[in-house]
Amino acid sequence: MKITVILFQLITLFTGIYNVPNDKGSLNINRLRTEYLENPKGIDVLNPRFNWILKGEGRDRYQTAYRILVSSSEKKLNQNQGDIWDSGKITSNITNQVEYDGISLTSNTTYYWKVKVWDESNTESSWSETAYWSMGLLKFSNWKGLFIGHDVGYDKTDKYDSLYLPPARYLRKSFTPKKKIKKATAYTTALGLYELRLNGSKVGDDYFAPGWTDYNKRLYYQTYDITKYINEGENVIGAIIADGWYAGYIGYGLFVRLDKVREFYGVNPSFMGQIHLDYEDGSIEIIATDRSWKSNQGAIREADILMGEVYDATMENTGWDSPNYDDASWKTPKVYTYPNGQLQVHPSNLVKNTERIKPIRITEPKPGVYVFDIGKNIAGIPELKVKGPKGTKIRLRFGEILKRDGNIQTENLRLARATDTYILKGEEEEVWQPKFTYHGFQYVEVTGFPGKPTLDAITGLVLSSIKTDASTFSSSNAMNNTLYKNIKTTQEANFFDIPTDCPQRDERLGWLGDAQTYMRSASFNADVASFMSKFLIDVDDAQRWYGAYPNFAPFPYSRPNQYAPAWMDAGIIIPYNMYKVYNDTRILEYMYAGMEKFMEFQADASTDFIRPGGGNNWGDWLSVNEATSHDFIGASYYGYDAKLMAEMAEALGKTDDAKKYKTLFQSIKTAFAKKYILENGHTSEDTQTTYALALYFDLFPEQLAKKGASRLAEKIEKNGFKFSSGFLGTKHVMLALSKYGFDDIAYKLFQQTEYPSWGYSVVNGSTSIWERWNSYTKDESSNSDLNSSMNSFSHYAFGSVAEWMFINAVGIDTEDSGYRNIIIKPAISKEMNFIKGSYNSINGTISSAWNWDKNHLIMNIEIPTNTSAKVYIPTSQVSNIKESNMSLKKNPDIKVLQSEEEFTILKVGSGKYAFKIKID
Ligand code: RAM
Repeated sequence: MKITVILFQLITLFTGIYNVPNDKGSLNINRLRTEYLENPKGIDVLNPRFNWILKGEGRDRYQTAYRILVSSSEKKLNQNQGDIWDSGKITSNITNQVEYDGISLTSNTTYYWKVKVWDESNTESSWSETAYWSMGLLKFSNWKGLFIGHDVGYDKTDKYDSLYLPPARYLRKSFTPKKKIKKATAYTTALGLYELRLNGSKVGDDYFAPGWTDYNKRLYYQTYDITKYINEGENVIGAIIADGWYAGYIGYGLFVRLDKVREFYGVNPSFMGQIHLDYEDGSIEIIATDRSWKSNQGAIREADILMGEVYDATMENTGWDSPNYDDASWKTPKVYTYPNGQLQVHPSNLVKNTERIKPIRITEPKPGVYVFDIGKNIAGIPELKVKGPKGTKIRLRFGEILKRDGNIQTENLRLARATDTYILKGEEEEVWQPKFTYHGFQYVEVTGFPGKPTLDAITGLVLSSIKTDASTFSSSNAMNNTLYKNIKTTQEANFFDIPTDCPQRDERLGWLGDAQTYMRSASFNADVASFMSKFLIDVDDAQRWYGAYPNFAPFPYSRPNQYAPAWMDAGIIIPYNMYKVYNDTRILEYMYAGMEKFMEFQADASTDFIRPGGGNNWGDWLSVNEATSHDFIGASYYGYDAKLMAEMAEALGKTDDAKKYKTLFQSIKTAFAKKYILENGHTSEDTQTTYALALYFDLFPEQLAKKGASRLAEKIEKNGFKFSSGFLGTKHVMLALSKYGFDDIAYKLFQQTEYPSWGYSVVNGSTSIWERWNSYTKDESSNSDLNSSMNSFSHYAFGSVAEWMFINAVGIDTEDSGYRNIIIKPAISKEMNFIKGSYNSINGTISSAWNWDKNHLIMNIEIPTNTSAKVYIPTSQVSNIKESNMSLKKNPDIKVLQSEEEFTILKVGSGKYAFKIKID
């Protein structure tokens, strides 16, 4: 291997010298990622996938080859010694999903990598920056720790009438490193939630570790580089643990009086982990959780995700997580059994604090009751800053909206108590945040504050697993720009380890209908590749034994028949979108057996290729004035699944399966048309949603599709350009209208401000997306009818219009998978003056902007390096199109693919293009 590497390096050195330099300069390499993550500390994938993004000056730039080096040290990598893997020069244009193919990777080891590429003229780039990743503990035998906790006694008599909220548990261990330390790493997890502490500080910036999974199947552990926290002499490692999803209240269990309302996975939280001290002399010492640790209770008296946290600062064990602390009164921890679930690395990022928000005003609706408005509806926690006498008790409650009298509305939280309490120790200024609860809120109600609080008494901390920084959008309609902001706010609030339906009430479950309908939208707003990979593992774990995917995942309840058309189909639709958006076939492989089982379940439930409704039948959830039958929804989604299965089987090289599913799709399509499509092109149920689903899923007979689309357009017009659809129909109405050329109508719906519409929430002052079209109005009289037991103001499902906003309004789509062959096809309409947007795809940033300039249409686009695009220009006259003021004939960078009635289709390589089109 070594000799070939040296030979190879000599050859590349020479070819490098003799290459004709490219006058555009070589390509730049950016954003190196391993398994979708930037420099992940601890992964357990044995053949990780690498991604990078290229940037090159000028047009039509692409990669023709790459070379990856992986080294065991940064020094070796700097000397270009790929002692772990040297891919050699590989002739290929791929820049993502590139699989590691070197020697076996080992536990607790950091690997360094870089890549260089050759461009279209064989010009070699310089090496990229160095990236790294480390491997977690790959074998069971690597684990030395016991699951330890603290016995607080079990005190629960009734299930429903009083809450059982035990205190958090504190664990500590003092240790003294024996030699000089080179590196120290912590591998930790908990059944429950935990915060890791070292010498008085929190380790890392994670919240809600270790995340939510079906703990009977898998438990994720975290890897922290703790080298910088370790001192000479005595050190103290500590952990605070609480019930979390493992033992606390989950979802609506209490509300609907399930047999079990808490402790779905276990009764007592416990912590497990170990620290690896890598000494400079090469030896390793491991400090693992065992009976030599000490345990106790402390200041956190109650800690529950839904119910809130109580912190009594007078009970603090000051200095408990630091050296020189006397722990003689602490107990020996209780040892719990190992869980059945597999220990694995969390495949994504944990929840982090993504923003700190200062309140914009304080009101006092009742004497001594202060309401802080933080200006937008978020998911997160408060930070309280206060100075006052010892024992003062401050109560914090949370609300998304205010009632007429200025008090917060809490009725819509149902049985989520969502109340935090802080009891002052009475010293200097005290600053506190809860650790094991979170709330959905815009308003914080503070009672018991000593004196009159000022704005800095409360800070809102946004908590989320994602950053919504993958796109930009602006249009000539300010309302739509606010809508876009609201969609992002609500996605951030609900992408909380799993995609929850809402962050405030006693629900917060990973509802699959919401997730599937929003998946593509989610991908436009944020990089959700690793987040959704993690969620799909939850979905797969939650699949019912008979093949249906359940209503939500993880699925902690033991209730039978919890599935529904369009909810269970998430098991097909989300993986498909992972493939489409991120070119991810590995997740398809992972899900494939389950997806096939689900298809069999559907076949079994069908008669003559018609899958009826079944299970919970949520229908076109929260539609208004028009109901679509459960059977129609069942049958149409079955067809859609078959279509997507055929494409996914093809992507995996399973040609026979692809054929099988194509045939199945055709059979469903025929049966479906026979049952639901009339000869005049109407659907038998004639609701907006029936047209939208059948057209978008390609279930209309070809010769009738246009008629069906016209009928949909006509129905919308007759309805005053307003929706009658719910979670399922709405985005498909938009997509189907644009698919069949009714962009004007789609824009009218998009800009509508009367109920039911998106604009209605914006003009009523919303900062988020609501669960219902009419969750709230400024006109309070109509609010009294609202069902406050199910009225969330932070529900991302209706935000699924983002898919249309990017694919149609902005006009960015991918022809096959992963935005290598891009489609730029903006929905141009006189209903809008301009639309401008960008999207950071897995291949780089794509942007598209259009505006009217009298009788000209201006289109500015940018296509990333190493991709090409088909650009749809809305004219049949090639001579009407100019690019950079040049006619297309003279333009060597642009190929006219075809010119037809509505569009001229151009093919372009990477780079920026400025079109001016004369429109008669
Ligand atoms: C509600 C959830 C969710 C929806 C289901 C059917 O309670 O909030 O959004 O998918 O019911």
